[in-house]
Amino acid sequence: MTAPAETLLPRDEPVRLIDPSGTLRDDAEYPTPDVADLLAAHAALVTGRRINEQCFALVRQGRLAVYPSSHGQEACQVAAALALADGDWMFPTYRDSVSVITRGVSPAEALVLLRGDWHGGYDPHEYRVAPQATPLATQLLHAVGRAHAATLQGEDMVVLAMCGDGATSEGDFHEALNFAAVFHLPVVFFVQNNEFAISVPLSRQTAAPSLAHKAIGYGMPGERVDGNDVAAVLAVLRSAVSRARDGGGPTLVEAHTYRMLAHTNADDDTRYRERSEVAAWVERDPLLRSRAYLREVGALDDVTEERFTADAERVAAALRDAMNAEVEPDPEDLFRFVYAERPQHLQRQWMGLQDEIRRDTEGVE
Ligand SMILES: Cc1ncc(C[n+]2csc(CCOP(=O)(O)OP(=O)(O)O)c2C)c(N)n1
Repeated sequence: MTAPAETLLPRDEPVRLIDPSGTLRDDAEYPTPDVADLLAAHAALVTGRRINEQCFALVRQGRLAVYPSSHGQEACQVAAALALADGDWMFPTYRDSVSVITRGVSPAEALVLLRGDWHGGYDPHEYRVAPQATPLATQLLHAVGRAHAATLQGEDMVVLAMCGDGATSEGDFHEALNFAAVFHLPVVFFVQNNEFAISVPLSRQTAAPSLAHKAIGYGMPGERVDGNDVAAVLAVLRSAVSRARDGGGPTLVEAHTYRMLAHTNADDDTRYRERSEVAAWVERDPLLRSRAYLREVGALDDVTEERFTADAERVAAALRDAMNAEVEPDPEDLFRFVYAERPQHLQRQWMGLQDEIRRDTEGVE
C-alpha cells in the first residue's frame, strides 16, 4: 500500500521541543521525553563532551593517531543510543564514538582502533553495535542487510543506520534507502547534518530543500529535527524506531547540527569557514540547552551537576589510563585471524618474520 505523498514529507522547520533558552514547547506529534529520561540524557551529554575533550588531548599527546570529534553533536550522539532497545542494532560511523559508548561499549574498547590497534576493539555481537565504518555509507548497506535478515528470520529488531551529510552523496546511501523502502524494513536512517564533509559545505552536497526531503523519493517518511535539542532528537528517533518496530517500515531522520571542531586533527578548518560562523553555533551548544531546561524545571541542582561532572571525570581518567598503557603487540596477531587455516604463503611470511625478530633480538647483522 502506498502512503499518501504528503505524509512522507518532512516539516518546513526542524522539530524542536526545547528552545535555545531552555524553554519547553509542546509538540502535538512528538511527546516530550519525561524528565527522568532527559536527566539521564544530560548525564550522558556531560560524559560525551568530556570524552570528546579527552580524545582531543590524547591525539595531541600522540596516544591516539586520529580522532573525528563529535564535539557539538553530542545531543545526536546520545539520543541515537538512548532511542534503541537492547535487542536493536546500531551501525555507526567513525564520528559516532560517543554513541557507541552511550550504548554500553567501554571507552577504552571503543577507542583502541584509533590508537592504531589492528582490531575494532569490541565484539559487535555483544553490544549489537557494528564496527565504526570509515568508508562512507558502506555501513548503511550492512544495516539494511541486517534488517532484511531479521525480517526473514522473524526477529524483533530495529536497525539504526547512521551517516553524515556528505555520505548522502554516495551511491550506497541511495541503494540502502531504496532497498529498505521496497522491502519495508525496520530501519531508521539517521543523518547528522553537521554542515560539512571535511571542507565541502552542504550547499555543494545537495540541491534538495533538505536531506530529509529525499525520503519521499524512495517512498518513506522523512523528518527534520533540531540536532542540538536532545529532547527533540530523542522524541523523533523514538517515534521512527517505534514505527519500524510496529511494521511501519523505514524512516529518514535528518538532524541539523554543527561540527564545532575541525574534521579531525589532520584538518585545518580555519581555511574554509569563518570563526564567526563557528561562534554562532557554539552559542547553540546542546549541553547548555539541556542544562537550562533541567534547571528551569528543578530537576538539576548543583549537587547533581557535580555528580555528573565527577562521573564524567572518572570515565575520562579510565580512558587516559587505558590509552597510556604501553601495549606489547604479538606479531603473530598479524597472521592469526586472517584465515581459519593459514595458507602456505602466509606461513612462509610468518616464518620469515620470526627469523627477522630472532636476528634482531640476538643482534645478528
Ligand atoms: C567512500 C569514501 N570516500 C571518501 C572518503 C574520505 N572521507 C572521509 S570523511 C569524509 C567526509 C564525510 O562527511 P560527512 O558524511 O558529512 O560526515 P562527517 O565527517 O561530517 O561526520 C570523506 C570525504 C571516505 N572515507 N570514504
